[in-house]
Amino acid sequence: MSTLRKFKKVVVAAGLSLTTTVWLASAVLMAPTALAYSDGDLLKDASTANIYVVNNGMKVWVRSAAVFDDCSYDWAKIKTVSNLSATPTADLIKSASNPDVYRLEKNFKRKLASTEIFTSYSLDWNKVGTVCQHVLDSYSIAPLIQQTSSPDIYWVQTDTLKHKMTSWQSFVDHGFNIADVIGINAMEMGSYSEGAEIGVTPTVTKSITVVAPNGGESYTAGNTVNIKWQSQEVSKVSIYLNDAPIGTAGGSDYSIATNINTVSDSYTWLIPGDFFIKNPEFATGNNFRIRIYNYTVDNNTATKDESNNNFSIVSAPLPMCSDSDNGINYEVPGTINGLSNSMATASSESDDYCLDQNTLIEYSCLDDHYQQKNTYTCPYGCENRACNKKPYTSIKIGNPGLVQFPNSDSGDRIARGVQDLQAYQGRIYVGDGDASNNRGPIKV
Ligand SMILES: [Ca+2]
Ligand SMILES: [Ca+2]
Ligand SMILES: [Ca+2]
Repeated sequence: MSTLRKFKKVVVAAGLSLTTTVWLASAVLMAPTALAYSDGDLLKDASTANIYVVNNGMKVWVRSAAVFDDCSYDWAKIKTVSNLSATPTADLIKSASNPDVYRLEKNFKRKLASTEIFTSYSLDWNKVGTVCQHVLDSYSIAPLIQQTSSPDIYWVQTDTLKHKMTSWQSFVDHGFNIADVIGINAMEMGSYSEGAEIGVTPTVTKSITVVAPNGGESYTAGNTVNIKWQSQEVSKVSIYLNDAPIGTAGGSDYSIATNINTVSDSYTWLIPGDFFIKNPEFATGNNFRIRIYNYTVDNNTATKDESNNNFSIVSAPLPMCSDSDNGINYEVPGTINGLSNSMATASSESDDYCLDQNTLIEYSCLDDHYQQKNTYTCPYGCENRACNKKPYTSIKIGNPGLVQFPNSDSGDRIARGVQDLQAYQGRIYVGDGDASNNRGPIKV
């Protein structure tokens, strides 16, 4: 079978230089009518905004701005025209550097492997457009070919290799589109070598099965749940906690995790200690199931599963409150350890303190778990996180011989003269106490 390369050799042997395209040589021989546009003209269709490059009197679509740039076309040279349909569209193209001719059909290209094939379709050598290599590359190879009068459809892997689809089901399984099938003649069909047949793809079913918790388990907020599942043909999942009654679809969904890889098919969830405080729509108890969905960017959640039965989650027990000064005790600086508010799940410490020189903030426990504080006006001032004690305002200094003063020992029963009284920091001191026993001053 002769090839286009051979054809080119023949033309070169006839004296044409390599830089002159063989197709243009043919065009000259065919004496075409005068062209409306010149080679390289860049035309923009006024109605579609598509841009075309002109060659050999025909237009070829430049399929993207990137292709336009890759070909080093000049944006400033684009002419917008309104009657582009008058300019024929090339359905045979080649690049300047390669003699291979491609036929364009359904916006795909396919290489015509020989001059015989070209001729078998009664194609016109004069109707080949020479285009920038990037324009040629921007067309995909026609993926599907079928010989007229044959039921067999082939997938075209490369310019020279085809694979027979063994059945309609295999065609469907591979997602091919019947609209893309291009009918070709026996000669062209025979020019491809034949690779392995394309069979039916084994049916793969996506599935997710929740393994744990699957019903009957008990958890406490603040603890972890080891969520496990099995999956097939699912790469990522989203995990929810749901409280719909068994056998129903609704309920509230709490998002535990999303976009989780199924590599380990497990996820450890720490139930927040304040779960029921922050999510009041959920009641504690045996109300819960795990739902796992196939995670897809388009939210296709058709593949899913949930725990077969309910499991239980209950609130964490509240920590107990303690108070170092045992409740409301204004004259002792205390420290409390308890929940600071109803949203708190962990105890915190607070010290009694003086708000100003007369006002005490006194902490005490409420309902065994919570901190509460009183604001108290100290009658004798607030110092060192507590109220000052009531100062002495009077003192009896009577006949010391009749009282045990200050201790109940016999030595102190001796009368003593009071020679001095001194007040110091709210207290009165008796000077010159017990001269005979060398005691004093004695604090009263
Ligand atoms: Ca299940
Ligand atoms: Ca207290
Ligand atoms: Ca106190």
